[in-house]
Amino acid sequence: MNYEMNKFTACPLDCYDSCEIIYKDSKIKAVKNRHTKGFLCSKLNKYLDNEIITKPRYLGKEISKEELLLKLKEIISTTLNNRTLYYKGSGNFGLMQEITEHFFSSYGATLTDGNLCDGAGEFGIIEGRGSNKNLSISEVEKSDVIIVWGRNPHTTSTHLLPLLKNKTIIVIDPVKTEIAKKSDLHIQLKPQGDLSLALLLSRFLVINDDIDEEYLNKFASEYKDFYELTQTVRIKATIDDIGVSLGEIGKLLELVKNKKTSIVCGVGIQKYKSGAEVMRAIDAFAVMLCLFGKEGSGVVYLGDSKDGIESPFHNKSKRVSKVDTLFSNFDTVFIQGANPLSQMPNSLRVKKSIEKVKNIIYFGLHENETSEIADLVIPAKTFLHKNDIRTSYSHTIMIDMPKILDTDIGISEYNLTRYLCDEFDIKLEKEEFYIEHFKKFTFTNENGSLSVKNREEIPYKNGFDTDDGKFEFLEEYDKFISDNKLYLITSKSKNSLNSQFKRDKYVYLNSSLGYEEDEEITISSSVGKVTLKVKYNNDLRDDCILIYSGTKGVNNLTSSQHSFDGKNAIYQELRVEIINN
Ligand SMILES: Nc1nc2c(c(=O)[nH]1)N[C@H]1C(S)=C(S)[C@@H](COP(=O)(O)OP(=O)(O)OC[C@H]3O[C@@H](n4cnc5c(=O)[nH]c(N)nc54)[C@H](O)[C@@H]3O)O[C@H]1N2
Ligand SMILES: Nc1nc2c(c(=O)[nH]1)N[C@H]1C(S)=C(S)[C@@H](COP(=O)(O)OP(=O)(O)OC[C@H]3O[C@@H](n4cnc5c(=O)[nH]c(N)nc54)[C@H](O)[C@@H]3O)O[C@H]1N2
Ligand code: SF4
Ligand SMILES: [Mo]
Repeated sequence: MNYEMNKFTACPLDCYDSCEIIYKDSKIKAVKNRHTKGFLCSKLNKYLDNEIITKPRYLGKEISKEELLLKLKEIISTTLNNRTLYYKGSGNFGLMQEITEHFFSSYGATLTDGNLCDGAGEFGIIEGRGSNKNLSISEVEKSDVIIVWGRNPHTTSTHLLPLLKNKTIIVIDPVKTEIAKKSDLHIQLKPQGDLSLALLLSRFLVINDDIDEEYLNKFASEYKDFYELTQTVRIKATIDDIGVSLGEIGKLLELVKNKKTSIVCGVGIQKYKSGAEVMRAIDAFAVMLCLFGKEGSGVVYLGDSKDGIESPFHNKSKRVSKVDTLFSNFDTVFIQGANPLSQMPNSLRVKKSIEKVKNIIYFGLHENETSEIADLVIPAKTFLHKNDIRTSYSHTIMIDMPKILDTDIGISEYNLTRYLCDEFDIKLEKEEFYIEHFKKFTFTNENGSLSVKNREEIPYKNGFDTDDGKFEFLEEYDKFISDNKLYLITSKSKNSLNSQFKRDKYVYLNSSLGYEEDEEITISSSVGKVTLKVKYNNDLRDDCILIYSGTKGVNNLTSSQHSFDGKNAIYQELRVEIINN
């Protein structure tokens, strides 16, 4: 009989909410009395129904676990370490997932840097504030007004929704999202119009004399220079260009006046070359509103989930960017918890480059574009079948993720690393050592949970973390340029976690564009094409099309260039056209 206990653990997925869960009666449930309020999202509710890879494979043929390990050792030992690349994605957010990096780094392989996700925004935040400290969601709960700026909480942070009840909600998003439909004000601006909008909002604050000079002199003394910068934005031409009205700007400023306000940003604002500047301009508006360092006010972004925690793993290595990786420079590429053939930008470039690699190793849970082309496929274990521990970017809790079930399927990151370190004579501590190491950065809070030390609930109370403690404003920006092509919006879908689980397969567009539902159309950008079936979505502007992250072929359309700052992917920079089939 399968012996099962009621065990507490955490959802492993790369998601704002980092839910605490319980495994009971063969089911995954939410822990009550926590921020989950007893519910999980559809991805976790259906998690156990997903098909996973059960058998290792080499060149398409099933092999035993012993054969797998020997093959892996053979591949690594016959590749020069400087021709070996370790590429890790965000399939699992457990801190122990990085143990594999310890081996590859100690061995002398190349690792990655750069970011497919939030790096541009993070860079912008650090430029302005000197650090990236997130406002905790318990503070958001105390706000009167919440501005949801480029985030889609009904899809990507469902546990934020209960906190939004009975508050004034303002949404800034080119899509009429579910939260936009429920909001007090929705500014449905053109994609990429955020930087201009943030500068205009700051400018009108000064024009209306709605600023607190005492606060600004203390925390942001360069605000007059910043005001001058905002004056370079031509009002009439800009509002027409970005699809916003003066009435909307006025209403927003009226709604936030003298109110505790949180600005909850998502990654939607920064999938552009100028992504860092956009975030910095939004932060600047928050400074002009005096939102930092006060209860129930501030800016929420992804935050740094590892803030305050030192890594116990070796990770000083040569690195190449994961945005435009030249896979062909390597003979062996070890891919863990990632599906680069779908999720990296410019899929055709990725495919061409990776096809030249002699040994492609995929270490993951699910079959996908990357497992399909891999020479060696290593099945991973799910979070229920291995020991781990995780932190979050939206709350300060560290959650233990002990092994709950036994299985012969797959291998844990620790055990794989144990094997490799033993074979290649690299020092590795016991698994418990590392888990205990992470716990050293916590204290037990009043609820009995572990909280990461030194993470303030209200950051920047005593000023910013810049050299002089003052906010550093943006000093220049790139002007918004509009053209007649369509904007590609590529955000997250409800039932997938990027390319995991139930992936979407349509292109969504406004019915006024004149295409039929279920008609196949080809969309092209300067780097590639994809053919998809049409679904109507009149919540979109008529100058935008939407293809969700995880949809096969979406990244045929996206550029592998980096953001100007922050080494981030820029999934929405290139405009697209529909070409008739
Ligand atoms: N269900 C589900 N949840 C997820 C994920 C998933 O794949 N599925 N992925 C997880 C991951 S990895 C991440 S990083 C987070 C991201 O979660 P979010 O931050 O919510 O990111 P997105 O869904 O990419 O985009 C959010 C919103 O930005 C809007 N947007 C697009 N372009 C612009 C623009 O130019 N300006 C403005 N103002 N808004 C714009 C989109 O219309 C969308 O409503 O979600 C996590 N949670
Ligand atoms: N067009 C477009 N592209 C995007 C985005 C977008 O919005 N639009 N979003 C970008 C963003 S924000 C992100 S974060 C990236 C995400 O891109 P990836 O990091 O590639 O994430 P996933 O697509 O979720 O693939 C995760 C992989 O991890 C594996 N996995 C899951 N759990 C485990 C485990 O415990 N161990 C191991 N070894 N493997 C595991 C799964 O089987 C799967 O293969 O995509 C980016 N790409
Ligand atoms: S909301 Fe996020 S953290 Fe919570 S169960 Fe769903 S995917 Fe996991
Ligand atoms: Mo992400």
